[in-house]
Amino acid sequence: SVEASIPEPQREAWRKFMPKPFTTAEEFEKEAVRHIETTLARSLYNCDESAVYGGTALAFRDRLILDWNKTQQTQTFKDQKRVYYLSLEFLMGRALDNAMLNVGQKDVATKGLSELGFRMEDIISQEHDAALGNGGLGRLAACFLDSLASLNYPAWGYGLRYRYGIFKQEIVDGFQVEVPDYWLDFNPWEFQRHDITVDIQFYGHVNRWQDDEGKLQYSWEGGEIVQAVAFDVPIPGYQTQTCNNLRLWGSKAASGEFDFQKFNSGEYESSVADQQRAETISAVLYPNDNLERGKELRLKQQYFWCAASLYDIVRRFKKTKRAWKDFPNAVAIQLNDTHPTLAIPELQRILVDIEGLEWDEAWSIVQKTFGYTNHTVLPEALEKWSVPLMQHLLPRHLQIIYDINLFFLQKVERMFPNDRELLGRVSIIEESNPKMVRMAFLALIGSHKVNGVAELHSDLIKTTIFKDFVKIYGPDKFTNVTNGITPRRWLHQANPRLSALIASKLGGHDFLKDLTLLHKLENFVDDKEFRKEFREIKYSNKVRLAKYIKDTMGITVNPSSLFDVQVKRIHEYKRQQLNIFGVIHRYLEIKKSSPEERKKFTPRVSIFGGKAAPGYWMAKAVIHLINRVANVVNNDADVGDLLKVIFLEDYNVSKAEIICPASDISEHISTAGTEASGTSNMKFCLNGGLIIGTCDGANIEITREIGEDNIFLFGNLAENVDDLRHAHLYGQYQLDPQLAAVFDAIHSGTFGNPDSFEALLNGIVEHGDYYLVSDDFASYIQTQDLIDKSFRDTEEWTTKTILTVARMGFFSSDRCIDEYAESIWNIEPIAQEKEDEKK
Ligand code: F58
Repeated sequence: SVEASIPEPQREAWRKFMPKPFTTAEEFEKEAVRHIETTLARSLYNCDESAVYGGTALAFRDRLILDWNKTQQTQTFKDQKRVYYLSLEFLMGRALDNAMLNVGQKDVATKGLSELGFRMEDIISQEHDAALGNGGLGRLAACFLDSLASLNYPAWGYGLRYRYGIFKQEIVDGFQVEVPDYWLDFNPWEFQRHDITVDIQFYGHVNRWQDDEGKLQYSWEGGEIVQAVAFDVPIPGYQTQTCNNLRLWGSKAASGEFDFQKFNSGEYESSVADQQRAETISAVLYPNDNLERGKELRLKQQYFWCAASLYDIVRRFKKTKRAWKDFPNAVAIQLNDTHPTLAIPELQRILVDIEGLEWDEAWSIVQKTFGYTNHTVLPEALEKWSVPLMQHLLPRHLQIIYDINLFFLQKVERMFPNDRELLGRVSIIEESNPKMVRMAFLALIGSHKVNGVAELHSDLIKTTIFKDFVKIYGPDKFTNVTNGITPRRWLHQANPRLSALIASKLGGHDFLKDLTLLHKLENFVDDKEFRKEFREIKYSNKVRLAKYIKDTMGITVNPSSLFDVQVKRIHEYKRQQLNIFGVIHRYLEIKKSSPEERKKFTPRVSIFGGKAAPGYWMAKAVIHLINRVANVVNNDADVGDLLKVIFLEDYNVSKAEIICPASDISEHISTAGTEASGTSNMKFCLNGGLIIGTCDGANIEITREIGEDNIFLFGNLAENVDDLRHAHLYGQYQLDPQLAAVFDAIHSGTFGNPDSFEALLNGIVEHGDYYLVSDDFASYIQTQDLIDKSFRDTEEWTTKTILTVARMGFFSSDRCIDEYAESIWNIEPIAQEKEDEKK
């Protein structure tokens, strides 16, 4: 039974002393003060905002844990199929505000804090972001966890507990400088499970022998052992008692005789070194976004985490005593990109080498268990690992991969006899020097479904990187699940006033659970009062951002200006260079206009934010250029309020929560066909900002939902990109004349030493303009002019923004999760307890 561990006669005492959650400001204060005084050992005389944050977080954590314990018991008891979401990144941001929203009682705590002399906002902002991710992929995982819990699906996330998250970005003299992000000083949201550890093996060799029945047996032996330790993070759902678990693995030296021997023989220092080497595995998040670099430590991270997670999943399954063939009815595993692909050969190894299943039986279980989500078609981002490296680190897995490949290629040969080129193209092993393991092919072959993250992207994977596989498996193996975002964080938390206004019109906050209800806002599009309030909220969010800019950078921006925002990782394909060239163009236009003409410009603030991968020189040059332009423009008296350029340092989740509600226009301007989906586009629209964008990723579906009149699309289409690239290299090529003028200004030294930007400009002028900046420049500029006009017509603009919000219902991550649950995982929510047992 659920309460099996305590004998019945004693349960009464247990129940009697079950902690009672606080419900009043006074009870909250009592809890918070108790935690500050005892748990944190701070006192009345030594209590600052960070201590109060600690006390508040712990008071809410206590409440979460009760739900968490209960959810885990219920899920175990009901033994329904669970989904395990394997992601090397979970970009969670802050937890306290989210916990308060989900547990309820934020108002109670706000009152309590003010009685203690503190403001809730200040306390919330004490929390360090949990930044265990690079960008969209990691944030998507976080939104999915929120939706899984809110929809009562039995689900666990599995990831790595990095000691250092994505680096902190500082801008020094206009250049990006990376600073380590040590975030674990005080983290009340995780629980180390000292009793849950798994020994993980690396290197070593494979033994092969024949058993009594003449069957070949394999075992993997020797090598290095590192211990994985579980750290659990509660994931509460909104308005439900469900509190799921995110299990992050930390690495530690295995406490075996290895260390002990060394210690005894006096090699104390080297035993400490071993310890440190083990701890390095989970030390740091790799900061590359959409670029793979084949580092051994990264492969170690991947195997470490996959092996620990699978061991845990298999152990849980074995406790139920069900037959192996039932495994896929109990377990669904979703691979967030190819980073967890080693889970496929690892499960096959467990089933065949350890559990003694026949290869085919095991393989059928594996394929039914896994689903694979692809997030990119960029060739430089597709993971490949060198065969010699894998041979060294994971010798048995490499054998298994070779066998998987052999059986797969035999099947292809039977289907398409004598097509040797086809075999070469679809082989998991690339015949290069050195040979490489193509992880995306392994993930695809080992899964029953493969999905892209927006319609265009899901179509593209079928016609480009996975084209041959559509012939082999048929189209049904491939599907689309368009990305989404959680409205709890990205509307209610980030924009409480807008959420309240919507609630006042829709009769409550139900739209936070069913975002499609937003469509009812269309009824109010002509309501004068509503329009006014809607505008005021946007304005106040802009004031808040302007204040943030003033406080952090000392620059004054006018909140009545058009706020044009591009915040995301800095990458050539995302084309921040196109944006800044556009800004320079505008600057030149202002400079050459007469005082009379200047009055016609729409005042703008161009806001940029985002990190460049530390070794990505071109991206760093873009950051440098933006800062140089900002320097010149912001200090030019001719320009004044007509144009300001801001580069916000260290863009992260909690800053996104301030920025997204404050935009008038945001830029999603990737070269068509390169951005798999994008998710910040959704965040901006949901907060009543409009978009300038290319026909790429989810922009296309956003357009379909909100209507062409409410979005500013420009640029070439994905279907023309190849031809344009070809024309650049082999045909007649003319740089766009307006862009040429921008380049002239840069060359003339207007923005500092032009040598710094030589490579950036040459990429466009000399080296084929791979991202088609020149091809799209004229249409970009024109569309920006259109935006200026439209923005000046306040009524027209208001209508567009309201309709946009009203039509964003589709982009909730709740919808995504229901789609995954139904079409990929085949899981059902766990029925909730009776109403009266709920808070
Ligand atoms: C992003 N990928 C896509 N990768 O670029 C974006 O279009 C999409 O909306 C999002 O995934 C969610 O589907 C992305 O963020 C990474 O950051 C990887 C991190 C690990 C190394 C390779 C890139």
